[in-house]
Amino acid sequence: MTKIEIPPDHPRRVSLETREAIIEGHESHIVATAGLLAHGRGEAFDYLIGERTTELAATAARAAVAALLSAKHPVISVNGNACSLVPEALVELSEICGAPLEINLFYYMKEREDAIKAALFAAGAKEVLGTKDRPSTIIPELSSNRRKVDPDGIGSADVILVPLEDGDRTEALKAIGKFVITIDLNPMSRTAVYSDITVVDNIVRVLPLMVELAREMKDFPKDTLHEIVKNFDNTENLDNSVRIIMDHLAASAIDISERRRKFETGVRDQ
Ligand code: PTJ
Repeated sequence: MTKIEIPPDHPRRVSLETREAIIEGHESHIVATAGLLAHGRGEAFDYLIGERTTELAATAARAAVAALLSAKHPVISVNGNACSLVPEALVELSEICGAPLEINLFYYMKEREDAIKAALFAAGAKEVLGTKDRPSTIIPELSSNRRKVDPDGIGSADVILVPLEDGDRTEALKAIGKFVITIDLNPMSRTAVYSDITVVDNIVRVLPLMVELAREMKDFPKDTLHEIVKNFDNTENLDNSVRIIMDHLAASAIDISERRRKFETGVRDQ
């Protein structure tokens, strides 16, 4: 399939480029077909939060990084969507936080595992856990493909970053006592609600920010990191994230006549 040329001045350039990355990821077997739909759902929520990193998301990202840096054995779980969108940032965050990358797929296919592994190595990874050639252990609370985890990764982790995750798995990880961090644009999803820290932002924007934060915070004393995590309140974070969506919707409704007026005078918007 030919890649489309997106004009640099296109008002929705970033969103279209991100779509292209997901489509390419699908063509190279990194992204599951259902991953295209999951991306569409994410786009809709991104629109509702205003396609920006809110202050709330930045605070949650900081708490997430503090949790990864202060963990005994942190792990970053990688699925097809995350790998296609931010492979380099995943590798960088993994290195700075000493958190191995583990491939863990809902729609498992050997060719997908191989494609994701190759993409992570191409992005600079030195080691990737969770592959077929490695030992595996079972999360008994889970029946999907994701029940198989790497004993050196998720199996023995205390803190796990599971971006763009499905609710059953988050529930199972919580049931076996893991501290779960997620990145999810939908603050009402089961994963968002069950997690200990939910970063309500697009992984494309926030994972590079988390890399920056990790660089800044990596030498913080453990006590300071623990304090940042302890002071983070996910219920408040999620309530306020939903409120941001409601406020944004209310403001958009008021803004419609102004946008129509601008359109009629030839001004383009997003
Ligand atoms: O690669 P696999 O086989 O492991 O499958 C990956 C998907 C994403 C298909 C699988 O985990 C899945 O079905 O996930 P869900 O249940 O659709 O949940 C994905 C969540 O991520 C939804 O709440 C979306 O709103 C959200 N999301 C989608 N794109 C983004 C996102 N959140 C942050 N950034 C995004 N770019």
